[in-house]
Amino acid sequence: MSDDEPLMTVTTEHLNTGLRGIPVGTCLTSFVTPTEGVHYCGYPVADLAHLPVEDVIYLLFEKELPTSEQASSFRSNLSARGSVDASVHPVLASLPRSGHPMDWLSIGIHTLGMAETTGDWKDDALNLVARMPRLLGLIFRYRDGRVEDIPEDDLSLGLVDRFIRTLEPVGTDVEKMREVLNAYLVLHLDHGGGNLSTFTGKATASGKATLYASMASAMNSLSGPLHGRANQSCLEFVLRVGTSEPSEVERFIRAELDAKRPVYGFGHAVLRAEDPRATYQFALGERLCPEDPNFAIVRTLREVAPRILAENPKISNPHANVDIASGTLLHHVGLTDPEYYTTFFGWARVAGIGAQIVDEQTVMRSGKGVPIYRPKYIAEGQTARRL
Ligand code: CMX
Repeated sequence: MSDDEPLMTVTTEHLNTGLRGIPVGTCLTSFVTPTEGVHYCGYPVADLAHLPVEDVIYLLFEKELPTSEQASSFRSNLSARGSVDASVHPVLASLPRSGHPMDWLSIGIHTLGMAETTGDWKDDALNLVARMPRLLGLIFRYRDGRVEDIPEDDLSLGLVDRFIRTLEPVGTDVEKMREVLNAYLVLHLDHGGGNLSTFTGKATASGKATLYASMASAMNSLSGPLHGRANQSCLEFVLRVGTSEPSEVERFIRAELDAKRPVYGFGHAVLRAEDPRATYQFALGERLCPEDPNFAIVRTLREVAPRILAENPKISNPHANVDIASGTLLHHVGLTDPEYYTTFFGWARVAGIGAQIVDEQTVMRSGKGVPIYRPKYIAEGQTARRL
């Protein structure tokens, strides 16, 4: 890209389209291609999904995968940052249990920021990454009313194990839960620079709000049904399908389309093939829970839905997206309430958004950082007048 190369011509057709396709900056952590999906610092995500999530978080912040020494020192670094301030407990205890977990997450992040903000973008981003598993575990405990004898955090554990320790799941295969959560987190860490929550977080940070306030803004964006909350809707959809018999699934899909409802778990704004994050989770499901009735439904959906969606030429991508199987896997390992699913997405995204905020505020423009966001809006329907 040369300095004076025009990237595109903006016309009136581009106005009021949510900045779609309009270049606004560069991203150092990830990019998305129509066939291979998201890549983190150049690596296709499917190549990374088996790695411990800490190693992939290191990649997003440092732009290289860690050596084994760097990996172990990064784990110690996160452990040293992980302690969650006691003030979080009375705040969570005071929240309405009927409130959505994403609202709890946003308030939890704000509370952590009020307890301690260093003002150093990278320190604050890594501190929050290290505190997320405990915060999320506590949100589950307080929302579920399981507040007696919450175990102390064990900072010597990895991120996923610290969440599981706080959650204390009952009747669950913890090995499977660990594998599903680790893969889920790696697959959701980052997704280019312009998705709504990342953009919102960076925009808020550009006004020099704190990392915590910026991340709370990002989580509020993520909570929308057209954005992160689609994964909640997707499992609810699978549960509504209720059968894995192909002809009945076909009938169900056609009825949904006739009723002008989306077929969840299919389609994508950028991808034009099955999302490799879906492909990875299908393979994980075949290994971990091939007999699970919900997994049988998503297996049939994968076979049947693309053919039906492809009948509509308007649909650019009839293939499965990341949300098709993630809820089923979480459900299988005992995380059965879909209301929580967007909080797992948020937990993961804190790392990618945090790394991108650090890049925008401390690396871009030779370290000067990106100035406060100020896109141009053109006045419409207003004639100049005086009182
Ligand atoms: N079910 C029903 N209709 C669909 C569809 C689907 N799965 N996918 C696309 N369409 C429709 C769109 O709503 C749009 O209709 P209108 O022209 O009437 O508005 C038309 O087909 C063209 O859409 P598109 O250009 O193919 O895709 P968009 O970028 O507009 O939308 C997405 C992408 C994801 C919102 C859409 O495919 C969708 O609603 N899918 C179902 C919900 C879902 O699974 N969301 C999770 C997305 C996960 C992710 O982003 O990674």
